[in-house]
Amino acid sequence: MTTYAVGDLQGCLEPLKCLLEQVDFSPSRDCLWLAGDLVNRGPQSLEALRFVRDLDGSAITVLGNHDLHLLAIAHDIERLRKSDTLRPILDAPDCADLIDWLRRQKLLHYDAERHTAMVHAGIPPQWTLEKALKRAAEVELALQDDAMLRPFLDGMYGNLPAKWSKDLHGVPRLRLITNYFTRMRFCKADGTLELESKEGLDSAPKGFAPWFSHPQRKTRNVKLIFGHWAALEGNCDEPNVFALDTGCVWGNAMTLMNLDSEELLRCDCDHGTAA
Ligand SMILES: [Mn+2]
Repeated sequence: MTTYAVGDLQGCLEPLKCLLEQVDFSPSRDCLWLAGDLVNRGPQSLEALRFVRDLDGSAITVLGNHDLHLLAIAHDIERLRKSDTLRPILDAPDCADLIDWLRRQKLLHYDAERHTAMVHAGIPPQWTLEKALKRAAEVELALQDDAMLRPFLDGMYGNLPAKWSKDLHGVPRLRLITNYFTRMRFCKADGTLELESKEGLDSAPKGFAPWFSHPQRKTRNVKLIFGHWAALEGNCDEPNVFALDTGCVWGNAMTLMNLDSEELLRCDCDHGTAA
């Protein structure tokens, strides 16, 4: 049994199949971790979502900002935007099943045996793994609770509050937790977020740094897998932290990592061939 991890699919299914073929992936034997943003922007969001859902117990997915956006649209809370490519999911006969599956996925996954965690964007520097798991569970509960789902999705959008306080409660608290796990790139050591900058490491706003590079970060002893930040192009100098979104949907490549050997494989996104 081998466990692999892959970055954002964003509706790019062929490059994923190309990677799984290269490693002779078997759902009955192996396990695939997906760092979220299964859908949107790319050409095959519906097929990608079905493919991962059908992997069933062989796949572990964490939710990304685009997955949450799909949940909000499917629940008539948000409208499709021009750049969204989610229409085929909404029109599919199995839409309700797919959406119901999606809302049951986690924001943060932790494998105690490997002492390895996976999250879409990151874990803020001021949180221990224990704290992070508790905060993630608050949002997971809101997503899975019929009474809490709509108020949460309705209040999920927005960049504020920017800084964590244990006194935050209700929807603003859930919004900030969600922004940390699904949208964060740059923050201050105390976890103050800056959500506007989306370029690479050298685009850090004054006083901010990539979430993973703060020297006092409390999850430094945990191996971390994340996606979301395509501009890093897989380059993250931090020991034990692995950036797996290599911008497939932008015409670059999809990256698959063997979690134990840390070996990386890439498939080119334009042609679905080994690169
Ligand atoms: Mn993302």
